[in-house]
Amino acid sequence: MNIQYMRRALHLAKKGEGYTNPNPLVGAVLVRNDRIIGEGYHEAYGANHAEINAMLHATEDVRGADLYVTLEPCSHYGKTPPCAQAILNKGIKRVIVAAADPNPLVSGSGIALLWENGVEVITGVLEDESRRLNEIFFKYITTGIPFCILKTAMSLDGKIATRTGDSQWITGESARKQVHLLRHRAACVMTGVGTVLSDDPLLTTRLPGKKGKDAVRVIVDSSARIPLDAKVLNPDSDAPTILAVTEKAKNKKIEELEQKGVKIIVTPLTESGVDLAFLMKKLGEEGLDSVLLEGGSKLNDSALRQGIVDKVNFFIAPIILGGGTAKTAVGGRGVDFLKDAFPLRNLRTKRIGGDMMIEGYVGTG
Ligand code: AOF
Ligand code: ZN
Repeated sequence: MNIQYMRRALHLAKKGEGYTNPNPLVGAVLVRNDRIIGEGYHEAYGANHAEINAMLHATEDVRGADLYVTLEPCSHYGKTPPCAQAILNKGIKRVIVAAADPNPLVSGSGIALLWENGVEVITGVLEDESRRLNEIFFKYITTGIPFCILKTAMSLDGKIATRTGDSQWITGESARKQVHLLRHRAACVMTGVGTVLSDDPLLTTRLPGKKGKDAVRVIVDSSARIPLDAKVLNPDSDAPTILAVTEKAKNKKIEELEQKGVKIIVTPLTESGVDLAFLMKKLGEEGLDSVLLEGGSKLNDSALRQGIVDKVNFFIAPIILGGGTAKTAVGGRGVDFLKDAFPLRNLRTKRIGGDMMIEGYVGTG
């Protein structure tokens, strides 16, 4: 067993980012005599699983080879027949797995099928890396609730705009490119009507060289104040727009929006407007496995306090803006006491161009 082949399989899996949701990112490498004889990854939702692609691309007979795969081979008939059976049929001798499949349809039965039929199985090789790569899938397949990443771009002193509302751009070009990559990976990008009114964003994905995949745009707008000519309602994109409203929205406005092809989700009314936990559940029911939250000060606070945020990505520019009334990354009501603060774990920091990015997971885990 050579861990380098699992690294290669993880690298291949990443190539599917943005195209496989709500299915996982999976890579597979076939090895014989310390030589790669086949590689594959899950390229798009509904397409061949990674293991099958590795076998299809093999340059020689795979009988007796080792298979490195980042997720337990499946054992169920879904959009494709079970990979564990295909592995048996092809006479593969040994299977090295990074992480067990959390999908209740599989979870352990793929590995069991291989064992029972005389295939040696090694598990847990680069498991943490594989689970992190598939953090969206691991949450969504077990809960039905989308994985939510709160992204914000702020000055070193935590402001997302100056006192006068000037906000474009706080971070540099590299950081902004990174945001488009986050949009490409996510099933939805969510913002509040406040941001639509002040910035009129497109919220589409624009990556250098390639188009990237547009995410479904979700606008949180409890009383449907969004102007009918807002760019998010009239963009040059095939991805739909969803407006999350409450009973405060006027029927006439809802009809006008529906005529423009906007999908409306009505949630219960909470003290901060839209019930975000309810909304997340509804988005999950639509098959949407992830949300990139690009909210303003108030929506970020509501999202954290309503417990929908799994991970944060704070881009921090090396500038100081000051101003007691300048908006901060998380405003709204906040918490009353330090003991109520949202703790972050598994922190990582990255240098992105001239900016810093701090990533962390919400909760004590
Ligand atoms: C993938 N790609 O490479 C592997 C998957 O609906 P299906 O038939 O495509 O099955 C999806 C399930 O198959 C998925 O939830 C996961 O449990 C398992 N493995 N899925 O899309 C792959 N290996
Ligand atoms: Zn499979």
